[in-house]
Amino acid sequence: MSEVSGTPSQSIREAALAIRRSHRLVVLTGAGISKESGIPTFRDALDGLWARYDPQQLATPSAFRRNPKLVWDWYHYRRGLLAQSQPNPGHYAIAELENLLPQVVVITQNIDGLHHKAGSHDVIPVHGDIQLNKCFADCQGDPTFIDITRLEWDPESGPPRCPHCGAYVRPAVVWFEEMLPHAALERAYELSATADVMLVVGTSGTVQPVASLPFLAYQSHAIVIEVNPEPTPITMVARWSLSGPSGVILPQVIAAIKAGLSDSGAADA
Ligand code: BJW
Repeated sequence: MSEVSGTPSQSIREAALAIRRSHRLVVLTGAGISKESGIPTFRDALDGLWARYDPQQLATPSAFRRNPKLVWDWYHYRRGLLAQSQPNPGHYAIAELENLLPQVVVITQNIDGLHHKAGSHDVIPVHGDIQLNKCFADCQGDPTFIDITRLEWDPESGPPRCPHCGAYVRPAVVWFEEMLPHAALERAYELSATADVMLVVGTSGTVQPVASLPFLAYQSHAIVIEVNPEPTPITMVARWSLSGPSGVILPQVIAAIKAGLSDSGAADA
């Protein structure tokens, strides 16, 4: 049942109460949280020039080896989209949780930086950051970041070259078949195993290892709350599945938390 309506539904109020009581909240986000900022989700069909490509076929090291210019141009196009985007009410609602709860950590699969831009402080971007670039050979150690603003190259000929070793430069994101950054992933596991509530927003729950985190949290006795217009594999472990766009649902959750706080304040007085 959709939760999108004028007044918060019973399940939004119940989920808000669980969040309000949380001491260790983990928010796990995917591409859906940024959809209302105008950024297509990963599994949305591409449009325009990119309509004939499958993102799953582009976001791999083998695709980059095969056609570095194609993959580089795709990320250039996405950087352009992002330059015109702002955080939406869903991002701001998550940032506001920090003012209401003792501990909030955001684990995000998104590479767009919009949680930071909305004001969240503790964000773990487990799939990297589209604004950064690195050497494809990681010649100076993993990762070898490269500042491309200092390089001169002809974009018509493909990506720039690493000034240390001459390998291609690539976006510092995690592609299929690549390992996630070790420290970030370890922290994500640790937080998921010790959370008391995990709020899962806008992910299809299909890409490992991150897709396993809600199940780890659930097995470790956390309450799992999902916000997504569609059911996902995570729905089966969610105590509440709040169906609708996160930019609509999450502000309602925040309002319900605040209403609960003022009710309990009045009761305490
Ligand atoms: C809304 C909304 C609104 C819409 N509001 N919601 C076990 C079994 C089988 C395979 C594997 C396995 N373990 C590992 C693998 C391989 C692979 C994998 O998981 N494959 C699956 C496809 C099966 N995993 C990996 O390769 C990972 N590495 C790894 O495991 O290393 C070990 C290893 C080494 C060597 C060989 C094998 C393993 C790496 C994964 C890296 C993923 N990278 C990407 C690209 C990042 C850069 C880029 O963006 O270009 O990350 S792929 C892509 O998927 C991206 C996303 O972060 C990620 C997750 O997608 P997400 O965020 O869930 O988005 P969508 O589009 O799927 O869903 C959007 C959701 O939003 C939907 O549910 C909508 O309903 C919802 N929504 N509007 C709220 N308004």
